[in-house]
Amino acid sequence: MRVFATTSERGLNHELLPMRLYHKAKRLGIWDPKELDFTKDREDWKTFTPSEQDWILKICSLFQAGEEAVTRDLLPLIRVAASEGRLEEEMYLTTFLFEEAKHVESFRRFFDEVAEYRGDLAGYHKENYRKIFYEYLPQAMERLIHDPSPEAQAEASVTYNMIVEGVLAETGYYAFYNALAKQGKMPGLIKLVDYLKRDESRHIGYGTYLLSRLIAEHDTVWKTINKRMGELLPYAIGVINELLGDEKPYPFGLEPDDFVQYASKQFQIRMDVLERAKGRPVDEIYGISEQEVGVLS
Ligand code: MN3
Ligand code: FE
Repeated sequence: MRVFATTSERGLNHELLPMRLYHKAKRLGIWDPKELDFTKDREDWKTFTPSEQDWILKICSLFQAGEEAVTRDLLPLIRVAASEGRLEEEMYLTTFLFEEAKHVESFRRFFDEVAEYRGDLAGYHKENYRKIFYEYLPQAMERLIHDPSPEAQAEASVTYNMIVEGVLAETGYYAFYNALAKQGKMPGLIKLVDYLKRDESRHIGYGTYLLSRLIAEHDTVWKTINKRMGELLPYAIGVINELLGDEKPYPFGLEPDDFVQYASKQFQIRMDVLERAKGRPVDEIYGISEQEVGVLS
């Protein structure tokens, strides 16, 4: 017979990290993409050179498809949480998917209202980007529909939360800040990046929690995680090189070495946190602090 968590003695566990993230998301994840003010962005846009405009279209097109991908591909992971009876995780994941939908909406506003670009943008998606967003990510997430094993969950979360969100998106924000925020350009777009960064810190925090829990519960999972991280890192670095392009000088004075270093650092931060979960009691993972998994306030 079916047992409902919230009408049984179990109730809701507000101490679990996902539940704390859920409460945080209700406060911080409710900004409205329609309220982003792009007035100055529209003026700034006209002052950029064609190659600067091209670079902004490129980075926004990488983000746009990336946000659509994570929106479309998340569902199988939510389904796993639901079928395992992890109600708190499922509750948190409702905010996660809602936030990704708003990220999709936000970037499309940039193309429609600032760049006024209606053409096809998929030409900006080069080889390494396509590997991750057209192949690895959807395949890893779809695998969960038929195979909810701990290894499949780990592979999905590494791809989605650690590589796409943890390395690529984080390095993307860094690029926006370095190219535009430093010169006080495109304040609407930068405001959006501020919101994204905060939302994503909860998403990555959840992924770190999920992977840590899987590592603590199953001895075999660490190997899967380590292998997948190693497999995807070269593509992630490839995407960063594709973002900068090979036209010199690089737009907005950006430096590729600086970015590869930043991405590698992001990668190492994720690995260090996961490494700590080895042999750790699962109860300790449940109560892991927001700070330890890098959640922003
Ligand atoms: Mn997002
Ligand atoms: Fe996200």
